[in-house]
Amino acid sequence: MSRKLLSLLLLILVTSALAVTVSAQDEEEQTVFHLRGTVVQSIGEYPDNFSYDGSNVIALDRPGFFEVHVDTETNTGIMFARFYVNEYQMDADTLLEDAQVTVIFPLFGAPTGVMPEYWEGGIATDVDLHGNSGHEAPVLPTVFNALASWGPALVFVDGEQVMGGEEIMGVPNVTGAFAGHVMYTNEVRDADTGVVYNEAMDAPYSPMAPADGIATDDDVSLLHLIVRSEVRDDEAFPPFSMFMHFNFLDVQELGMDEINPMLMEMEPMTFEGMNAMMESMEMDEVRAALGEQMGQVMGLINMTEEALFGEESD
Ligand SMILES: [Cu+2]
Repeated sequence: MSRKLLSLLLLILVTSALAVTVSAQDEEEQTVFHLRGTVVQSIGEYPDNFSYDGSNVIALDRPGFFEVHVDTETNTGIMFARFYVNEYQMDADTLLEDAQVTVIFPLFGAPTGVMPEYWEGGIATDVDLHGNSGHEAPVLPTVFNALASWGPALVFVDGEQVMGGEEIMGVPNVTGAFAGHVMYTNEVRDADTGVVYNEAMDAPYSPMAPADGIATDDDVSLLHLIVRSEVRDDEAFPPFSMFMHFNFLDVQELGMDEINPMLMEMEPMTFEGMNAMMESMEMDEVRAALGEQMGQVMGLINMTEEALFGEESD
């Protein structure tokens, strides 16, 4: 065999091997996520919701969970969390004491359809956020997100909804939502101390030096749950009058047999659907219909909690 022919053959072999790798990766790209995190930490509270030095990172002593069930291609699905705080300053005037907190993220994206490109329609995959990534404020060092979402979040304390402002994302706030944000990222805090370190790990991270953080990696293990008001408050960091920041560790990917069948039968909410309702129905009818839907979700959350932890704690 001539040397020329041999190298040609080798080239073909190498090229087709690459092609196989690329198409295998394409096929493997995950678009449906079923996740559950169960080890809950509160990350600071009003007026410091990041506690970089770890001093107000608290492992909650009662069991809680955060479940994510989404299709990242259609930007639909649902996420919900249930946990219990002993003492938690939610805003300047509200101290939650011995309270049950439930958060529902019923839909994703923006009602107007106008949103940053990196949101990928409301649920993004494989994206760097924060730090010096150019996406989001540098409130954390750059983190790799296998999954990240933006959209309305409904907050309930002891079963009663805490109402967000009159408007949200530029439209009437029919669901009483706050602004929600979720990330599924690599570890970013020291497991023992809760500190967010700088790159040298000799001082806490500072948003003033957004490039100076620990390196990202694609070993994702942590769900971040963030809810905030649209009303600003310059006394607080980040500068919003209400902000909730919880981390869920020990995240597991759920098999189909671990998912409540009721959840798979639920019709996902969309902004298109909600906008159509608002055009064809009276506002209080819309509120009643959405309230009924959220009641069903609350039932599902109660069932999930009971299945996971036995009797509901109170
Ligand atoms: Cu984020």
